[in-house]
Amino acid sequence: MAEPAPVLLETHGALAVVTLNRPDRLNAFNEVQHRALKGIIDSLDSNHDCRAVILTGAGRGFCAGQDLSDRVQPEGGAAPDLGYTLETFYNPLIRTIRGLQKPVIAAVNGVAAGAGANLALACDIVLAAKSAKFIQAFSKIGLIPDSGGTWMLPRLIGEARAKALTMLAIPVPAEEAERIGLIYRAVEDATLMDEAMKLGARLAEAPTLGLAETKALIQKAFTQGLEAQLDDERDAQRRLGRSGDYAEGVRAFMEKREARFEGR
Ligand code: T3D
Repeated sequence: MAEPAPVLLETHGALAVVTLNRPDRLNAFNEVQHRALKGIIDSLDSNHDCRAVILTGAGRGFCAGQDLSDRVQPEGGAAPDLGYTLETFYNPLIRTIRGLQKPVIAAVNGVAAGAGANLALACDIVLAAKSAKFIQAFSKIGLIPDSGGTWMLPRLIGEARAKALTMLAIPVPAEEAERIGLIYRAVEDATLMDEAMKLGARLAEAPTLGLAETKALIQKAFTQGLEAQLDDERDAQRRLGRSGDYAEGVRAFMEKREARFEGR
């Protein structure tokens, strides 16, 4: 019998739902799943009809990071080159999600551990089921928080919490994650996908170019000063002022009707 696809893609109009699909391993990454996910995200990136993306997991987990069954070393055997796997798989994935010119929602349906937690945090809006938890599991196996973890965590929750949660690999339940600003919102388990779909549908009808510029500017804010940020805001607003969606938004406001944005 054929192996099930390691990543599933469904489209609902302009909204794409991408599901990690190795539930027996809590959707931990092996190379096949990495290649499938990257292929799908790249195709959504270049697909103008796709205007928002939801990333979620099949079964009871979101993603448990690297599949450790691929990392067992025989006594005295050669060590794997983890720099290679970061360079080849994890880093391009995080860069692509951060660079995607459309919003990405993580719908964290269950445990998100290791690179799986940081994959969720790299998304633009993180919703999590109340039963989900986030674990920076790396220190338990002697590694650092990769997939952008050491960059994102101090920015999201501050240095003190970032160091404690990573060094101690403390599981953070979804409601606590919301309280400390690690994620946007924790919702009832039964409503997670409904909430994510509602949010996704709303974003898929929003002015996509404006959202893409907003995403890029907010991400940049951590790396430059106010002067440079003001210049970048000016340039982005100049570009957006020439967009069809801006013209439509102003017309719709003046005509007291809902705008019909086309993502152009
Ligand atoms: O290697 C490189 O390329 C470098 C990059 C590294 C990036 C990383 O992500 S390193 C961190 C890797 N991930 C972890 O260390 C997390 C390991 N998993 C766990 O700590 C726990 O499974 C969880 C806290 C995530 C969930 O615990 P629990 O009790 O809810 O479930 P469980 O029973 O531990 O797991 C269920 C099954 O999934 C189980 O299989 P079984 O016994 O039913 O056949 C378990 O072995 C499997 N599983 C869970 N996580 C992984 C995994 N199998 C392989 N790799 C995993 N990461």
